[in-house]
Amino acid sequence: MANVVVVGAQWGDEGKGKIVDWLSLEADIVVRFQGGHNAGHTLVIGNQVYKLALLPSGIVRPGKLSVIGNGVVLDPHHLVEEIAKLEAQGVKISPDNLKIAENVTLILGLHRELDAHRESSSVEALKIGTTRRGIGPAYEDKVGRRAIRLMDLAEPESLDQKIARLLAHHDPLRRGLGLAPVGAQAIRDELDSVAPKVLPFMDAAWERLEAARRGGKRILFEGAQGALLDVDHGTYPFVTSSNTVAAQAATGSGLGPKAIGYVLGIAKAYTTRVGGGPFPTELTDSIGERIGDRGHEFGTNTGRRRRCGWFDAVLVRQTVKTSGIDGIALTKLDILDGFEEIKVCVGYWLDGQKIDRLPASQAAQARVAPIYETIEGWKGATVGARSWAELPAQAIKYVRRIEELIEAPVALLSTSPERADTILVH
Ligand code: 2SA
Ligand code: MG
Repeated sequence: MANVVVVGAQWGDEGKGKIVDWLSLEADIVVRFQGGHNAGHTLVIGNQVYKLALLPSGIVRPGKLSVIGNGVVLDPHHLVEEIAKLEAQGVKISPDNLKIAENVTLILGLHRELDAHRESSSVEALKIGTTRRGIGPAYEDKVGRRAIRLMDLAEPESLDQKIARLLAHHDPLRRGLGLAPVGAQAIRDELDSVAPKVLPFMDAAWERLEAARRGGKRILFEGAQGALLDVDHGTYPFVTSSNTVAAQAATGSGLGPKAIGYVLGIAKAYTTRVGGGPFPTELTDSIGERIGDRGHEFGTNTGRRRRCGWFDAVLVRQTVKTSGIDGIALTKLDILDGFEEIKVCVGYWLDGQKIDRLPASQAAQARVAPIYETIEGWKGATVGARSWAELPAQAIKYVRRIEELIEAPVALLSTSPERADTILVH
């Protein structure tokens, strides 16, 4: 097995957790390379259900090394909580099986507060529908060169200076928003209290990963969110604040691009999105409701109901290109069981013109209207199918048509949350 990057090919929640878990059996190391605890991966192993938001999925499997790469934004309080929760479920977590890049950016209380404040603002334009975890504000500070990074906790003598630099930005910002000042001492206390709990995991992760790679260890890069939430290539400004495309696996872990062997995109057989922003194939009628109910489309993290719609081949084709996807794992095909007919978006109308990609402009994205191809549904069930031969002919036709439209093969087909209910297509 080559080093595989798993990325969401839509707007997140494509069912990456199951696929990552499946692939992690073959991997030695599992790496998170972007995002933070705005991810939500549910792993079902035997009769245990593990909910992970920040830790790499490899953490629940003995003998695997889990790495939180430099591209992640790390809330140290959340880390401590997530570790405690998993330990209560019997998972063993120590510096032997968890390493955190020393140059990872920290999410602090003031980031969470700022995120929540913007989301509850009366100014509509400020609202993105974020997870309110402080992800965006933490990345802003990273790029603004004033973030506190994990290694800073190991240098207490210069920490106050770094806090002063951070507050030189945040104090006037907070004053303008009517938020009370945080106070340097409060941040110092916050960091001093959490430092002994997180510093034992600190590591020169890039170096360890490069040595492991040279030594023939297999690395699985675990993406969070989806390529359409990428800060460059997604539906800006309705995106998350990190690069979610596959190339970030290299930057966000400190490896060169050649460390990536295979890019697996995960796509649902239909489309969902949480939060605001354009969604050309969204169904606000009873069909959308039916998909949402059958698919249990509620956020694992925030419990929000997800918006649902038909499969948008234009978007996934675009994602195949921006992430260099080699193959797709198509999930939740069974949710479409029993539909009379199924639609697939094959292009858009924009101001009377046919186009075959999502325009970059926010205004144009809001104006595109989907062009549908209608495919006859299937009567039988695909749920739990474990081989191609168990699928109704029409379901196979649907999958084949998707492959043509997105210009990438469907390499895996997932027909239920159970790990065994996965069909290797090629
Ligand atoms: P934020 O909190 O700044 O990242 O929010 C910005 C936008 O990004 C959306 N967002 C998400 N959308 C879907 N799934 C997300 N996480 C998955 C989960 C994890 C996954 O299951 O919760 O599949 O990897 C996620 N995280 C952020 C958010 O709704 C805003 O639109
Ligand atoms: Mg999810």
